[in-house]
Amino acid sequence: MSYDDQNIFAKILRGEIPNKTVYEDDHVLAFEDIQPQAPVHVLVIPKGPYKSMNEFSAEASDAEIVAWVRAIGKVAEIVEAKEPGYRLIVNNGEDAIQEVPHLHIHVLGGRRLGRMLQ
Ligand code: IU
Repeated sequence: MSYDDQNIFAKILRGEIPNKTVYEDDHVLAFEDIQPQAPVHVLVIPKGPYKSMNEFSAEASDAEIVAWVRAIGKVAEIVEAKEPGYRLIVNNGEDAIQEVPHLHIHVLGGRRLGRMLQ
């Protein structure tokens, strides 16, 4: 499926829109969500043009996949410096109400989170 390079995260990656960076390397950017749903709410995105997990899991290089997973771990460490535990969420595709068509994982923490699985 085609990638829309005008999506907001593509603009952030090109530096056209500012962001509050938490972590960055060659393959990954992690930044604060503009509408945080918890005291700590960070989005971790691959820099490559992947719309969702479907494209990423099928098309990303091993290096990109490893970098994304390791970055999630690094961000989680930062989150856990505040409070133990965190939640990871990927809203993938239409039924999951994915709003931004660039793969992102939410890292939420900094407080006790309610039970959630809907
Ligand atoms: P979703 O999983 O696609 O529903 O989440 C998109 C997230 O992107 C959501 O939490 C927004 O607050 C967040 N976001 C952002 O951080 N910066 C933006 O400019 C826009 C959305 I638009």
